[in-house]
Amino acid sequence: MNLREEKKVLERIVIVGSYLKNGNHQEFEDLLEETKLLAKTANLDTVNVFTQGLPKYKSDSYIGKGKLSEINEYCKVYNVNTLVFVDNLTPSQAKFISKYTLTNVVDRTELILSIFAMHARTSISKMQVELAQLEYSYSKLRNLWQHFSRIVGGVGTKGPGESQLEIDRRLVQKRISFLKDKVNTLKKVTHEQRKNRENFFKIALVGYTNAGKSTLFNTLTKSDIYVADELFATLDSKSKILFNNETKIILTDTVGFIRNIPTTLVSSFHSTLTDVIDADLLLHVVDASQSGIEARIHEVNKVIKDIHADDIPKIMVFNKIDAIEGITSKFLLKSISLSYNNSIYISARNKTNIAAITAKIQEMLRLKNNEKKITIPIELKSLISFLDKKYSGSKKLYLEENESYEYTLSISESEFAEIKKQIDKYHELQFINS
Ligand SMILES: Nc1nc2c(ncn2[C@@H]2O[C@H](COP(=O)(O)OP(=O)(O)OP(=O)(O)O)[C@@H](O)[C@H]2O)c(=O)[nH]1
Ligand SMILES: [Mg+2]
Repeated sequence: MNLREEKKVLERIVIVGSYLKNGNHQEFEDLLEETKLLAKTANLDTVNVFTQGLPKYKSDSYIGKGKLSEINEYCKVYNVNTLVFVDNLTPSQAKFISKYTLTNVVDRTELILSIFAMHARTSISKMQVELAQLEYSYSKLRNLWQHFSRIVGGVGTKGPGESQLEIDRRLVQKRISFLKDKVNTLKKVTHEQRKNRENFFKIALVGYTNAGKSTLFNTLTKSDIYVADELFATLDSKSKILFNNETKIILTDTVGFIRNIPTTLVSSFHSTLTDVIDADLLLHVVDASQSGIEARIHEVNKVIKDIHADDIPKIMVFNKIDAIEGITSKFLLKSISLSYNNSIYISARNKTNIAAITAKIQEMLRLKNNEKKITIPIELKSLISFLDKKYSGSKKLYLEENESYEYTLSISESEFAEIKKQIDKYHELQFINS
């Protein structure tokens, strides 16, 4: 039986969120909805939601103390022991709330990490999650340790509490470095495996969690990998080879992104994200049926930039068009997609317009095959500004040793010949003048 079919509701929780009164309320609503889905994915039963608009964030208690008392009363009556927060909390906020309400306090990162822990299947992803969890709690504990050693130890003294804290700290550090070593060794193995893919055209499916990446992967490869209306259904990349006449294409499904993704997770999952970094083409899958499309695109682009994959050509795939309701939403989507060069509307589940993706991939392949590298001395300023304008978004590298730019361009033969002529002429003049 699939492990995920055995799910039981484990714990009753209350979700808590505060927002700025003069902030973007729709964004907060989206965050709240997302937290509910995260909680559902983590097998938690949300029995109530408490929110409060504030003139400014509360650094000590996160939410007003009156509201905390109200939550406290509710939890006592309805026998709820855990509060889940829509945001991350500082160590002192978490400590304060936990003491004030006598409940377990779970913040956004901890909730996400618990889902990652539930969904981890392979040994590398299990270790990556444990590493991220330890690093996150370590960063929180470090503040408490500092606090304790100030009150227990004082200057020049060594209290009994301090030595226990020291032992705990050393144990955690030891486990962290053990896991880091292990993960690095496994990374090397996967790196070796990846080397065999060098002759493939590598396509990676990227996007916000629940966008429909795995559904599209299944549709494109006629596979049957796990798809679910839950967050972070996929943690381990999954690849499959496709054939396109002579070119071998390798398609990879990857872990989904989320706003305010815990930084420890990004670094722990770096080896999984290598599939994205190594790709020749990204299919950025977007759930077009939900509000907050642009915010989610923005979050995904942020991670892509963080891992230095932002110069990889990209196709924007607006998915779930079957579920878009109302003409206004359709117009909104149209206006969003207009700002992207390559965008396609599909329904991965209903297999609508899949041919458009295959056609676009063929087009990108042709472009890649026509790609040419051109090295242009920095003195040829007008040629450089012409190329920057015409081929904005193409790869451009500064070569320090010969003071020139190297462009990788998908360019016609005639234009390539024309540019080469200008460069040759420049070098000829240099030679005559030397
Ligand atoms: N209505 C509709 N639902 C879809 C479509 N494509 C996917 N879904 C649903 O969206 C949910 C998420 O799909 P997945 O393919 O698991 O999404 P994912 O991007 O791989 O998600 P993670 O692995 O969690 O990051 C599932 O319930 C799918 O059935 C679509 O075209 N239309
Ligand atoms: Mg998936």
